[in-house]
Order: sequence, then structure tokens, then C-alpha cells
Amino acid sequence: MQKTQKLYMPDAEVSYIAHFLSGEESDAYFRKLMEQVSWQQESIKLFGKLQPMPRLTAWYGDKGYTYSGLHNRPQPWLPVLQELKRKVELASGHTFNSVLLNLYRTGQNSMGWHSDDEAALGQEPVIASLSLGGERKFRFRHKTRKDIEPVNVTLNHGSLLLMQGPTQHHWLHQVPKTARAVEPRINLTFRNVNV
Ligand SMILES: O=C(O)CCC(=O)C(=O)O
Repeated sequence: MQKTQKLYMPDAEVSYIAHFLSGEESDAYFRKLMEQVSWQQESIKLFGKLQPMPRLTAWYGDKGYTYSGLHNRPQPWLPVLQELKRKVELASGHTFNSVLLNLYRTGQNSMGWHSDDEAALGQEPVIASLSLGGERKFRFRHKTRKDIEPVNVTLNHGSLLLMQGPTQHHWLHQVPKTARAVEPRINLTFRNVNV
């Protein structure tokens, strides 16, 4: 059953469905995405020096988009991504025209603190984040209020995290590195880009 859990976070609207996809569906989608997605090793500028991003990425959809200072020219939708998009749209009640995929090959692959607040995503973006593969910790921290405790969620195989309303305006999120031995993980964030 798809049980939705609302996270208690002031100035945010975040919900989590731990078992959005069944174990078998999740295994099959993970395998297909590993094989079919055109994974890229992009670089980012850190302290003035170009460094490889600590994960592989891919961008599919209808519109181009600038993210982490990189212009992503989207690739046309793969049938497997359209299938997942439809499922996520049905569950969230929102439509999406783009998906950013991240592949974390080991616990040393990560995503730094940021919010998905680029102008092209609109004032109160809806971001639907689907996780497949190894469990990783996802951390939230409020941008300005030090009296609010950070929030940690373990994103498991086949889970869906939905961030909407003022979340991106007030909170940052990250996927930290871990020294634990973890299985590779794929994350898909469905977004709506208005350009
Ligand atoms: O891998 C994740 O769960 C986080 C992805 C993310 O924060 C992003 O794509 O902006």
C-alpha cells in the first residue's frame, strides 16, 4: 500500500512514500535505467578549479535548464522515463516536463547543500524525487532559523519524496558521503521547467 507520511518541517511542504514502487518493480527499473540512461561525468568549478562532479548525471525532457552553473541540453524522453513520469504524476497530482537523474556509484558519491530554487523552476516548485538502489541519507536544513533542527530521511529503494510549496525557499538539502558500504543508487528528480 502507498502510505504517505508528512514530514514535520516548518516553512515547508514535504511528504514521503516509502513503498511507492514494489520491490520487484524497483529492481526492474533500476536495471533498465543503469543500462539505458546515457550517464555523463560532468565537471563543476570548486574554488576556481574544475573538478569532476561526485556522481554521474543525465538530463531528459522537453526544455533545457541551467543547473549548478551547467547548461543541460536535455535528451529526448526514453520510454522507461515516460512510464515513471506518468506514475509520479498520478501520485503527486502534478505534471512534469523534465527529469534530472543522478547515479551515486559508491558512498563517496554525494550531492552538496543546495535548494532547487532556480528561476526557471518558478516560485514554489514541485520536485518529485524517486530513489532506486542503495539506501542513502537525505538531509534538510533550514536556511535561516538556527532554532529548527535539521531533518534526516533515509531514502529507500522504490521511495518517492515530494517537496513543494515554500520548501525550496526556506530549506537546503544534501546527500552526504558515507563511509558505510552502500549499493549504487539512482535518483530521479522530476521537475517542471518554464523557459
Ligand atoms: O539524490 C537525491 O536524493 C538528491 C537529488 C537532488 O537534490 C537534486 O537533484 O537536486
